[in-house]
Amino acid sequence: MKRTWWKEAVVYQIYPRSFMDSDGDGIGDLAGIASKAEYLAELGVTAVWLSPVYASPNADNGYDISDYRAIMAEFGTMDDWKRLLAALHERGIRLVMDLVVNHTSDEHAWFAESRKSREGPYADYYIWRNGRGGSCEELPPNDWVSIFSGPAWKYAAERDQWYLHLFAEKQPDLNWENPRVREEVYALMKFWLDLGVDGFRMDVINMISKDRGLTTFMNGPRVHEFIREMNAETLAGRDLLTVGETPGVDPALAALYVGEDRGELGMVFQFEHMGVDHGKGGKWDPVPWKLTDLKAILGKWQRELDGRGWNSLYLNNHDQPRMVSRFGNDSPEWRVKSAKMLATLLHTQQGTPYVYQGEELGMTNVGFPRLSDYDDVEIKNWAREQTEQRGRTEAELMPAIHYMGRDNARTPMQWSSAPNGGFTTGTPWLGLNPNYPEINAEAALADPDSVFHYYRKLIALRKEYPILAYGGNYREYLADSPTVYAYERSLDGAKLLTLLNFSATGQSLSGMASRLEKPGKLLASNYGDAEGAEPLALRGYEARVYLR
Ligand code: TEU
Repeated sequence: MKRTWWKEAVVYQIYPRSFMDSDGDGIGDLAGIASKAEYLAELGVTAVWLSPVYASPNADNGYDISDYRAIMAEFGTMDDWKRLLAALHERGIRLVMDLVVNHTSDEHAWFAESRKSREGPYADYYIWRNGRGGSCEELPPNDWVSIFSGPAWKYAAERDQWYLHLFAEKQPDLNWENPRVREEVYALMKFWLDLGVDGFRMDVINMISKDRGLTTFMNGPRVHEFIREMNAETLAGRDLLTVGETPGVDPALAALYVGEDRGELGMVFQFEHMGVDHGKGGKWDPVPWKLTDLKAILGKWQRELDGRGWNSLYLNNHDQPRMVSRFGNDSPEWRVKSAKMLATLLHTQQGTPYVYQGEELGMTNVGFPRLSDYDDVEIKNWAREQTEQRGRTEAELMPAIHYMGRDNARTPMQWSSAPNGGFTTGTPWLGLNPNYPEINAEAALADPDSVFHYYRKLIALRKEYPILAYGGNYREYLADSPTVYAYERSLDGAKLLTLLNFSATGQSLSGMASRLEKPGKLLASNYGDAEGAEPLALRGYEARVYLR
């Protein structure tokens, strides 16, 4: 596959509200991020994806944008943003901005105009429809349900019509059928490109095309036409990282977005592996997950995109629980080992690894006692629906919120054992995980065996050995094992072998004895003494990587 900087990159995702507060208002900000540029350089990451920092009333913490060309006041100013860009670029770290253009805030000027009347230049900027039933306001245009619970439509008396919001009420969907909307989007993208950004992460980009009859909103009929047009108007001829967030794509669909010669995107974030523990009722009905399912999904993506398009590699982000709590083991005994084991997985598959802030410290899920301790609109809307319409009690909902809630990822970054983890001198907008006195960056930097230093090592290896990024011909061993994940990739005659134990107990590797006769040079291990380890066994949560 063609070699590019963004395939070789390790991307660090920052959720600005929770990263570092420089002015004591309890909310992370741009100057706070800039003050940690050296920390990012020490980790070795080569790009940062910044979750939205644009003006926003924060119904969904910045994913509801009211002005695409302004910085959110709580985060600072445009000058702060320019200083951050310079601080990153000076250290060889590129900056990828979040592009949220499936919807805007209802406080965006376009929407304020659009809702006023069915006439006028902004009337068709959003998706407006008449209601069903006798009077227009009686029944919504169709029975679509919002991803954040409740109907996906909201009635606006001013124009006696309903607008579509796939997410919160305050996030009306833009009408991409309208060429003026598309021109606006391309213009704002060029605005940021001209300021020197190195790419975009595109929020739910596969939901922008809704057919006129409103039968579908995922991977809709004109989505590829729109993305190609966007690419031609804004991205073409520039050397950018582009990653589309695309729930509901399989490898065949993904290949249409990221196929090397399709002129669309560089990568997508697929969601199949995020569904391994979703029960019949979806994410709020979690069930135990099986390693065999996870391996089948990841293996399918490794095999089917190889030679066709590029993978993104992630196990958590600002919408997902902490990976060590979900896929590893966050007990005091196994937290560090299992976090390193999962890191080994992410950094030894084909694709670009994404590190979500705090992942490099092995940060864990949080279990706040009360619903009122939570902030997330998705959690709150779901809890309201469950209590008001399904008669469930708050106590019944807490286990699912503790396991799956997005705020697990959003508790402030744990910098030190100082009050509030050194994140703020004020009152944090969302509580800290009470484990910050033990789990924090200061402690991790001082401990050579920490999760942080293991990430540093994996990231350094990627720079030294192209096989980590580019190796192909993915091949699995012990595919039926419910505890061991073993796979090999190759490049120019070299072979990279990864051995992972997803359990706390020792596991035999005798089923792949012939492959392990000459495993090769040990590149990485989460047990310091792995050189002397029993070659045909893995200890609890052990990870080893060999190059031959
Ligand atoms: O997320 C889109 C999405 O479909 C899910 O990840 C969703 O957020 C949720 O977790 C489903 O359970 C993107 C952003 O990443 C998310 O933060 C925003 O809230 C959402 O779009 C709307 O902009």
